[in-house]
Amino acid sequence: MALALRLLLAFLAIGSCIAADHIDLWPMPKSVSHGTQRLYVSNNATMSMAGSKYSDGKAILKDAFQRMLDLMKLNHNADGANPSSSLLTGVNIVVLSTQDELGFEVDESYNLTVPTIGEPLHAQIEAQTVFGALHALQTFSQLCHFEFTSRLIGLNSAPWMISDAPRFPYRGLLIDTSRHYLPLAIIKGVIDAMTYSKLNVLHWHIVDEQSFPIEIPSYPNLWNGSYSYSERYTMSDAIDIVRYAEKRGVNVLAEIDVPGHARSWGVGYPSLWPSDSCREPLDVSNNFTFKVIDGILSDFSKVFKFKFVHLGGDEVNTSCWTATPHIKEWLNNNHMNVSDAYRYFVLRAQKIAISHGYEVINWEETFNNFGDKLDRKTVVHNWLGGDVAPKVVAAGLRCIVSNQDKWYLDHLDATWEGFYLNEPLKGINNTEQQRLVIGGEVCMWGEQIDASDIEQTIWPRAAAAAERLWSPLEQIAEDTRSATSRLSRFRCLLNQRGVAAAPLAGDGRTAPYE
Ligand code: CP6
Repeated sequence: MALALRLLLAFLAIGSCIAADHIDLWPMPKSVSHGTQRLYVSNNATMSMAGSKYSDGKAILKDAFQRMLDLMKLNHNADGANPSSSLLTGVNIVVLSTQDELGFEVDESYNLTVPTIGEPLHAQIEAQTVFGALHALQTFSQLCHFEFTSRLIGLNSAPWMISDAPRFPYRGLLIDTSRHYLPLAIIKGVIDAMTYSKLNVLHWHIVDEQSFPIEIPSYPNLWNGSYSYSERYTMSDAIDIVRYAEKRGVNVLAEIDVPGHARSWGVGYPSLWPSDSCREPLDVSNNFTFKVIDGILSDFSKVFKFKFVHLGGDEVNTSCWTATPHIKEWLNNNHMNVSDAYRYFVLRAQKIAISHGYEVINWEETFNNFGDKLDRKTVVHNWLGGDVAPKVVAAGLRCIVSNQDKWYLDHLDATWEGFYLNEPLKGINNTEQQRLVIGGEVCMWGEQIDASDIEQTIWPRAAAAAERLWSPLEQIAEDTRSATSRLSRFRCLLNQRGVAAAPLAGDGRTAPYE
């Protein structure tokens, strides 16, 4: 009887977004302990901050705190009368480190304590950086819920002691603005939702063969390759996106995919095409091609401050190179076959990126074809089905895992369970080699989605991968059933916050898993 009741309660909790007596956090922190007491959060809760030398730090956290209060109310009027006890009236934040600029491997750890006694009663956040403190605020917001009996923000199961840090430093999501233009508001919405599951790299696949939507001041005709006059990003739009993301702890990784996937470049500069009838890959024999790449990366380096740039390098079909007389002649004169020319192109583009202060990420074909020639700082981005990561790290290079059979969001039939179970360190046992896997990324390619349905295609599956990338392996259930109800409630939370996250397939509504 008691068991039946518990199952019934669990079922109701799943179906109606009500938190049952679980630790209702996504992704699960490294360590959590809690009690049984109910608190309320004051509508006028204040934030105090000590420690950060980062000039922007206080402003970033103040804005984040305000957003958090709004999120916790979920647009309800929290108009209940504050109780005289059990009222949390503030959050104190201490940022310990002076190294406080967003970037790769910035310290994202934090400790969060929600006490039940104290005068005044304040939650405590301690973090090395502003960006760890941002994660703590996200976690805090997930402890809270709008409570209808009191009409206040409630916080159950206090006191809480949470200590947390990510397993991988690179936790990415790819968006593709070449196949379909994505309005700025949509991109910002994606960034907001990323922060709810602690993803920290927005991989912006800006340009591809279909369209060139971004302004490049050095070569102002490039965005003639946009779909239309309005489907464009100015450089100042890009600055705005980068700033918006940075204030939320999200790095922006810009990609130009060369030499394939670049047909749109030639709309503005036709000499980048091998010929008018054979339009990609970019003309390897033409110095102008590399001048344009240099101009783009020079302009990028003023805007995209992440230490990596992505230079693509995937799916290069070289048939236009041999079919075009002047390129064929150039190949002969330089004693190159097409695979030599492909390598020459990728390595020359790498050198240009490095000259602008970047480290380079390339898709895995570059490694598969000439891994030993790549710059030793290259990060190899897996996407093909096979297990390349163990080979990459055995060769001493770093790797990002995005295998298409598991982490491609455009595979609409791929389930959240598949996303959840994809382990980036699979087949890598040596701890030094494991460290070379810097993380993973889920990919929302744009051929089949646009502003109308990108959110429900990304969420909640990207969140399943986000927990895999954040939480300690011990916290990750081999059996997804034990994560189902928690993810189901997280996706409810996304809906409540205005993110169009789709139901989990099956959603736990038909199966009240504990
Ligand atoms: N565009 C670019 C794509 C893909 C890649 N690069 C892609 C390939 C296969 C699948 C999904 C996406 N659309 N530039 C591969 C990295 Cl299944």
